[in-house]
Amino acid sequence: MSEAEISVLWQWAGRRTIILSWAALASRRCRKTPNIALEDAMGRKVIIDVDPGIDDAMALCLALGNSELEVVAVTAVGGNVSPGQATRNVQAIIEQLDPPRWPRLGAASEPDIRLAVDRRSLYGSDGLGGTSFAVAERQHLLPSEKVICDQVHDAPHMVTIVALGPLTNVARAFIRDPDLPALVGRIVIMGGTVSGPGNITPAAEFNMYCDPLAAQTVFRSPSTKTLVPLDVTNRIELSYDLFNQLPDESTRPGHLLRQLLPQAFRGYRQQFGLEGIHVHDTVTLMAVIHPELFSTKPMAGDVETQGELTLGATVFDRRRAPAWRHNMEVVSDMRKEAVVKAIIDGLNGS
Ligand SMILES: [Ca+2]
Repeated sequence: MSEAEISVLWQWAGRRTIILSWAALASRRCRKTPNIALEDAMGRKVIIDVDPGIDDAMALCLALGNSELEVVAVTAVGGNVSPGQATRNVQAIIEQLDPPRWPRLGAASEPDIRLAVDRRSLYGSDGLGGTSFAVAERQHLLPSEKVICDQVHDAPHMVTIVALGPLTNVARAFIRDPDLPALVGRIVIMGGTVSGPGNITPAAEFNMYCDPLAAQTVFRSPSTKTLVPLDVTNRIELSYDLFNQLPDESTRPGHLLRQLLPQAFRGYRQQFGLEGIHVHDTVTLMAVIHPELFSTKPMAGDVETQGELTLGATVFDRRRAPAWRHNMEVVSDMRKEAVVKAIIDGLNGS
């Protein structure tokens, strides 16, 4: 059987099984996971799951330029843009950055339920500021969920998945292979809110809202998880002064970011009236690279999948006598100025 045939079979089987087995998986009770500090993500192999998005692109610049991370795969997922566009954008970013060691790439597939979300006003018509980079044609890009499965099985307990988009791919990988959650070293997720409002609806954060069933599947899975919620990532707003601190135009990340970031500043000004940009994905990646700058606490979290007004909202059991068991570490604070400095230093390769 050719790789292309395997790819088609995988997609077909994945769509069938996600419908059949989600209900069974979702009915499992939350399992308590050990309170392992975020520090254990250091020095690990990482898979970056992205829906680029200019923020995702900046996170990839940092990840691929960091000598302490081995980026074994970059997997595309639909979110900020369609699955097809996300796949194309991942290829474009990797080709533009041309790292010394190329990661495996994964192709995004269609979600089971497509919600009416559109972030093109923020990041441009193609999600990358309308840059329309040419990309090399790749005939046999495997589906993201298969790439995730393969990489985790190749290095059990050693891989950190950094999920910077909707959790579609991770949920599909977990449903396809029920042993996988326990084989992943850690999943670091950008998403949800603990106390603050959402950013796509009054109640929901964008990544959770795009695929709430997938988010719930991952939240309820017996995996080791760290959530970096909007409450924390919203505290950093990069000003236009960022352009004076980027790496030189002659460097690959400097050249790429100078083409992308003007659209992000335009989008944030037009949509939110802000003179700066939030970089939720970049902050989340910094929690992997520099865990010493972040504080976490164990919490019991789940995702709303039914609510008329609350679809995709993250819910935490914070009662005086909670009934839910802790199932994740949630980032509760960070040393804001130090994180901003680490972002700038990281982009400049120091
Ligand atoms: Ca993202």
